[in-house]
Amino acid sequence: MLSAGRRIDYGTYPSRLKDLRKPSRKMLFAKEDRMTNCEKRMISPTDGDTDKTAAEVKRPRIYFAGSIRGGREDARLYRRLIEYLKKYGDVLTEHVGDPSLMSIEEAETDRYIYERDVSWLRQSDIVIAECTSPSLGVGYELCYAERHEKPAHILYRSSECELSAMLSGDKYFIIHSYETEQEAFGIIDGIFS
Ligand code: 6K6
Repeated sequence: MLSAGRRIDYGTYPSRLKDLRKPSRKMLFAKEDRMTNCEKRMISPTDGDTDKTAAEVKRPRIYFAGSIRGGREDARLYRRLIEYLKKYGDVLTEHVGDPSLMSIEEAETDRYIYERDVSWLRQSDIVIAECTSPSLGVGYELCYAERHEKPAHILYRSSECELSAMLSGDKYFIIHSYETEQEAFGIIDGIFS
C-alpha cells in the first residue's frame, strides 16, 4: 500500500518542457542518490518499512488512464498493459483494467471517485493513457498531467480512431501509435528504458 510517509521529494525536476517528457531514472532520483543512508530511511519513517532504503522504495508511481464511462471495449487490454507496466513501477489505478469495475464501483459517489483519482494523479510520477476509446475523464487527466508537469504518454491505435486535435496538437504529450499488443509493450519498454 502507498502511504503518505512514502512521498519522496525528487528535488530537481528539469525546467525545460522537452526534458519533462521523458525523465530518465537518473533525473528522477538524482536527489535521493546524494542522500545519506540515514536521510534515505527518514523518507519512510512511519509505515513499518524503516529498514528499507530509498533504493528499495523508489519505483515510479504510474497513473494509467483508460476509458470507463467512455466505453469499456478495451478493458481487458488495459488490464494486460497495467500488468506489463508493473515491471517498471507501482500502478496506482489498477481498477481501470478491471472488467467488472462498473458493477463494483457503482456504490461510490462521483465526488469520491474524482477526489481519489485526483489525489492519485497528484502523487504520480508519470501518466500513461490509452486513448483509442475516447473518454472525457482521460482527457481531463491528461490536462491535469500537463498542468502539473507530469510526463504524459498517449498510446492509441491509429487504424481504429483519430486522436482529438486537442491531444495530437499539443506538443506537451508524447504520442505513440501502435497496432498490436506486442508493439504497445515495446513502447512501454522504451518509455522506461
Ligand atoms: C462505476 C460505474 C460507472 O463509473 C464507475 C466507476 N468510475 C470510476 N472509477 C474509477 N476511475 C474513474 C471512474 N470514472 C472515471 N475514472 C477515471 O477517469 C479513471 O482514472 C479513468 O482513467 C478515467 C475514465 O473516465 P471516463 O470519462 O471514461 O469515465
